[in-house]
Amino acid sequence: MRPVEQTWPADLARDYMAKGYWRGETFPALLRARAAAHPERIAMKGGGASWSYGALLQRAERFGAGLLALGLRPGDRVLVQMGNVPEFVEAVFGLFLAGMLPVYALPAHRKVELSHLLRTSEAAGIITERKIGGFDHAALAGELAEELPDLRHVVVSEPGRAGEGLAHVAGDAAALPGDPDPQAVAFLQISGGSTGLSKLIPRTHDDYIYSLRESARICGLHGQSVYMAVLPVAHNFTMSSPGWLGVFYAGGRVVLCPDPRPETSFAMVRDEGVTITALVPPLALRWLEAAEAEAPELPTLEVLQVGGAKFLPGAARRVRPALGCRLQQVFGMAEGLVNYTRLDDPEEVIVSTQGRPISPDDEIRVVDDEDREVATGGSGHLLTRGPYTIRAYHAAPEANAKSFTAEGFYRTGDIVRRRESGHLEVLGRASDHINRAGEKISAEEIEDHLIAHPDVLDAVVVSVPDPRHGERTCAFVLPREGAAPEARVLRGFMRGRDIAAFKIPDEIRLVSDLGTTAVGKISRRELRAQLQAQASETE
Ligand code: J2J
Repeated sequence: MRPVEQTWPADLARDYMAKGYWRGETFPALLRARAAAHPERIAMKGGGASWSYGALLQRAERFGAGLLALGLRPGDRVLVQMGNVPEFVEAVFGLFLAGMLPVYALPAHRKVELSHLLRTSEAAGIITERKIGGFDHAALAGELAEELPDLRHVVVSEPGRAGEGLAHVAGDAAALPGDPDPQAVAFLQISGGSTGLSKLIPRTHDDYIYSLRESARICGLHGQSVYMAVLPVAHNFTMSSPGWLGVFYAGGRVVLCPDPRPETSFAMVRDEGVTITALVPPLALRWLEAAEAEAPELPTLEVLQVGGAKFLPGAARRVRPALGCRLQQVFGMAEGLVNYTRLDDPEEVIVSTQGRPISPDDEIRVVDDEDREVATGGSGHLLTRGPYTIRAYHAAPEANAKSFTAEGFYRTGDIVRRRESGHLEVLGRASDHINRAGEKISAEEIEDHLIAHPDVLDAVVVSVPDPRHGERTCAFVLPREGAAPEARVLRGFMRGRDIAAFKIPDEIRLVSDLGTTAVGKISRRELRAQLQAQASETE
């Protein structure tokens, strides 16, 4: 079995320790410390269960010991595929306590993705729910176990048991190993790439806990904070920015939202006194629409985080008036680097940038196609390295050669502009610009203009080959319910916004659906690629 490693050059590792970024904290020690400090405080509610920190520790210990009793060993990798249920958190901490490494999958993953993740991680086990959204995950896990010789254990959580779904796996906590090495890999996260198969991202206790600690501080979390997990709990955003782990770091409370519809979420915010939650832009748009229609009372909600894809300024501006809370933009990646707008940043910075890095030692380079640094304020490819950004994917030499520079910078694939203040604006992915007769048009900019129209819910702009201009713009427009804005009207509206005429879309098509990826976020890159193919076909 290949070891899972993640190493920074020794001098940098020493530096990160000396600066107090890496403090030798580990996940088992973190949960034990919180349970010791406030055993009775509620750590988590969801799926009919309500667990104190003391109860969570006890459950995780019992489950982790149960895995050892089944024959799994410290160092084993175990894939976890569950919905937003409390058993997920029990399973993850159980694995940490047993010295095993969770490999995170999303509920939407099916055979192709799962077998890829299991093979690449050489996983010895899989923990899944019998059914998620009607799909039989237990049957699929059984099938995979027959095909993959390394996969020896399938653990199935029985749904609808108010947090008791994993109670059948139990052992004596005395069998658990001692604390792991803080610089060892704690788990394998998956790359967010919405195209192709995910790569495995090895994150260490020290590096991840550093990002959690700072995220919790930047987001103003404390013992009374209540975080609602709406997006999948296994996604890096929901897990760590500051996510449920950051909330545990701060000793606050996590509530799990069973479904992301605004009605359900608004009710939960009210009932549970939620102070902070995180959404992807398409969901944030739905919330805005619902909030603007029904003006819900959400007095406890202090911060709405939006990230994972570009949140356009036109939508960002609507957050405070509609929901009565502050907006925080989050631009992060499972590979490491996370940027936040700070809660006290000026409104203009909050609505029009995607924040600035967590750490003073996050090195940011913005470069042209030849890797030459561009001047501040210019746009280019974002490269980064730092105390919580990986130096390599697990078992992926080809991807590593492409994704990292010789100096260890991660090539994010994002095109950004850096302001004097250090704030970054995400302009798109490397291929999201439309080059129309030499004029570069940012698809996002045009989308932003379109969604400013009252009849438009969302829009995606792509380039289509054009005999005259080389490329022309085609806008796919998702209207708000009951609306059907005419292309002529939208063009007139855009003209009225005082923008260069070449930015007015050459073609506008109304659609009833824009499609979503596994995490429920529209990956605008993927979407553009799909729509682009469609647009070119119907030439
Ligand atoms: C534009 N693009 C963004 C943003 C991510 C916090 C928040 C998000 C993720 C995440 C995460 C964006 N505006 N605000 O892990 O801890 C796009 C970029 C980036 C890629 C990473 C976190 N926020 N993106 O989304 O690994 O293209 O992480 O490189 O899934 O999402 O995707 P992922």
